[in-house]
Amino acid sequence: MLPNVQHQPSFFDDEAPALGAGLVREGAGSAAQPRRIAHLDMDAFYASVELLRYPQLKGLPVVIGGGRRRVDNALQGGERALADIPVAEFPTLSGYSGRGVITTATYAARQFGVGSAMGLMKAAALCPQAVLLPVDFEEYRRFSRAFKAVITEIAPVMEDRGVDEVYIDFTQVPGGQREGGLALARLIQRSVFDATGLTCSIGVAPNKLLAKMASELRKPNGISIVQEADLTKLIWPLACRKINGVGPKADKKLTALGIHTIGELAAQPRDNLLRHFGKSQGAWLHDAAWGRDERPVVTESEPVSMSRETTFERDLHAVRDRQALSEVFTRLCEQLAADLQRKGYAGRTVGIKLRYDDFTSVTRDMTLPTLVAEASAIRQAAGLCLKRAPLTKRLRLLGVRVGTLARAARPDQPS
Ligand code: TTP
Ligand code: MG
Ligand code: MG
Repeated sequence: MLPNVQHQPSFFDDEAPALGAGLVREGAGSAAQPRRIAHLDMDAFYASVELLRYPQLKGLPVVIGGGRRRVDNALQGGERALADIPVAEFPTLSGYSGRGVITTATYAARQFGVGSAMGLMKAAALCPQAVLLPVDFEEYRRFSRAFKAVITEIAPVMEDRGVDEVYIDFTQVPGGQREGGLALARLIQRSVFDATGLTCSIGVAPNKLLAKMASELRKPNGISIVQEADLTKLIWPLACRKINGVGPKADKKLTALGIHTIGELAAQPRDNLLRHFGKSQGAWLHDAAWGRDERPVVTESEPVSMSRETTFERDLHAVRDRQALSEVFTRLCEQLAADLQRKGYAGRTVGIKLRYDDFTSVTRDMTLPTLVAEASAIRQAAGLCLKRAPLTKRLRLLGVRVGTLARAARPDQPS
């Protein structure tokens, strides 16, 4: 009986619920639950995916970029497995001429000063022995989907920020507050590695801005916890350019003003920044330097329904097996309520699904005046639905569903 979270209306739905898409999480945490936001970024992402294919290159300088020619074709002389291709047969940067650029490089290659966005010819001068592999976006997208699926299984409030990074709201996740988020970050890091063979780095902080900077502090395969009190020690020594949103243009302007570190930026009177950078950017720079950021973690797709169902060991009759059926029914409602509460949702429609011994199925549901997430309320409504279904044939399967989901209001937060 696995929890079933639907992001699309499914077979189980009698009608397609309209609520759900595009809801955002509240920006502020409650007094009891301070906001804990994680930023997770995969390490040397494209290169690390390639190393799964070519483990013989592990530890070597490898750069990804250039032509779309499939290296496998160039390398493969027949039935050889990719992992069996001798390192000496891989093309290197040595003698490269052309206009290709590097998408990314392994950490071994970075030690030679090689990195993203650098021309391959320049890289060839710095590290001629580096192995050069072409990009395979299809494969990177596949791994991108895979690692994100692992995360949402553990912590459902995730914001997709591109192929190799996400924000995750730890605030309401069970264990998400433990050791400032360290315990959950470890679990996610390990789970991503177990499922994909890839490492990532995670920063956990009171908001997205700090989390993003934190995730870079211990790359690769690192975790950094930043608390509000760590601002001066961990963040202020960093260059202004490390603020996500300070681009080359703003950085140049800051440098011209003699402002190099985030600490120096924080020391600027707010009015000064407003004068030099305008009202909006000036205020933002000041807030950023002081670690202030209220942006919510925005999930792209909110679930529209959650359900639990079970197939009985033997077919049950509504009257003759009333007791057993009732117990299973109650347990399903309790499990569903736990799913909803764990993920922070409540719903306004409650439904049931029955499958009979002849494999035909029916569903019944009802809309309630208020959002529900408690087992007793779900059980009561589902019981009413059950009364409306034919119960003469024996039952193979029973399912309970809560739909028209909305984020459950927290106690301190009027809905
Ligand atoms: P990044 O996360 O910036 O870099 P990375 O994952 O390779 O390395 P790090 O460990 O420092 O996070 O980018 C993710 C992927 O996006 C990267 O593997 C390749 C691609 N990319 C480009 O194609 N061009 C670029 O200029 C950058 C920065 C990244
Ligand atoms: Mg990365
Ligand atoms: Mg990234």
